[in-house]
Amino acid sequence: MKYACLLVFATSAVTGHAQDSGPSQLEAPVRLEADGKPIDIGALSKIAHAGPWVADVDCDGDRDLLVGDFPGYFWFFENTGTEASPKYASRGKLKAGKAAAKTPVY
Ligand SMILES: [Ca+2]
Ligand SMILES: [Ca+2]
Repeated sequence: MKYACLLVFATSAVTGHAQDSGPSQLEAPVRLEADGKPIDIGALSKIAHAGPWVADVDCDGDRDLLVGDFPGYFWFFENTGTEASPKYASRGKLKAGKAAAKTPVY
């Protein structure tokens, strides 16, 4: 059930981005933290490649941070703050049942 929620938000986010035809403006970069420390996927997974995404993974109404790593795992950072002012807590690898969720990589 939680995975269905994630897919719905991911789809709507992609659709909204594709329809935006206005000028692009980027905010200054911000180093994201979890548990009061900078998030370092290279330290967690031992390979420093990261694919971040925000979506309401736990279906509580705010967007969490999900980061894919090079080996194919997904690191879950629960938003314990608010939608306007997120704070992240590291929850480890995203689970599929009792096992870590993993996508095949080459
Ligand atoms: Ca959430
Ligand atoms: Ca939350």
